[in-house]
Amino acid sequence: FFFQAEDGIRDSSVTGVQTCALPIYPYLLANQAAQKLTEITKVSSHDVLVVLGSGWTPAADALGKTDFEINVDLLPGFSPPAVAGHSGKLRSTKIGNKQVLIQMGRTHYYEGKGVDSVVHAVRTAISHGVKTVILTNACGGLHLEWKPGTPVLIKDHINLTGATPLKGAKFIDLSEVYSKNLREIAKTIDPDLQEGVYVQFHGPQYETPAEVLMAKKIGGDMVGMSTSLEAIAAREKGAQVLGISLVTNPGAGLTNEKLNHEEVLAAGLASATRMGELLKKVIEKI
Ligand code: 8IG
Repeated sequence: FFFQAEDGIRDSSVTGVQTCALPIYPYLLANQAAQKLTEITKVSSHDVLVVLGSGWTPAADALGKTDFEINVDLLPGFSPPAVAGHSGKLRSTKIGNKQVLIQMGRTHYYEGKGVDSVVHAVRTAISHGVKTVILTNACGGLHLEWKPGTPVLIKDHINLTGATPLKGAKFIDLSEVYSKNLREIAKTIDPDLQEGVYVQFHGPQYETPAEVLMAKKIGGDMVGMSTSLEAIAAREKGAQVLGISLVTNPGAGLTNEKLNHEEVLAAGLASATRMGELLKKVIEKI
């Protein structure tokens, strides 16, 4: 029964199940959240999930007219995000023939709520029908040519958190986490878009200069504190993933500047509208 519930996403028999064997429970909770989303909003499914980075309301606004917006705490399994500028809302917008769910504010692994909390929105969205997951983030750049405000397509990641959303011996293929096809579509819209490897650290502290140099040496182009775990959870359920990082600061030690969280947020906000416009055009072409 429980395995069926995990696989048969919208099995109504799972409603009301509060506890079960731990490895399956987070998937059931995501199914319940998806059902509740339908109940509250009367929108029965979504096609695309867009996860927006820190405080990017202008990017959501640029995606189009809001069909509904709810606080995530109305749905089972969601907790309000801890960081200022992460609003914890789900918005729905129609773009072309796609119903797009926009996650405004995410749970980060460094909050200590566990990896299932980090990927709960991704699992919920996929349970609600989503086949394409667009993950955005603000990040530190490892190339000084990438000035604050430069968007970079994620072509691969290095997950240094030591964590995984997978349970048990689940050997999923990660040879193309970030869809080559979706990256090509993005480049037809903006041919100047660069690609890079995203290195996820645990955080919340920013890197030391030595850690930044390590990230470069092992093949990284960006450093951040999100996205990889969400991407793995999306791939586990077969969704295709597009990742876009917005470089908002050079990695620590690459310049003489110190990193300041408020300044980093402000740099993200300044470019958010442009990111939203790019995302809208990408979704129109999916
Ligand atoms: I914005 O320099 C942002 N997020 N790990 N390092 C890490 N995360 C970040 C950084 C950064 N900038």
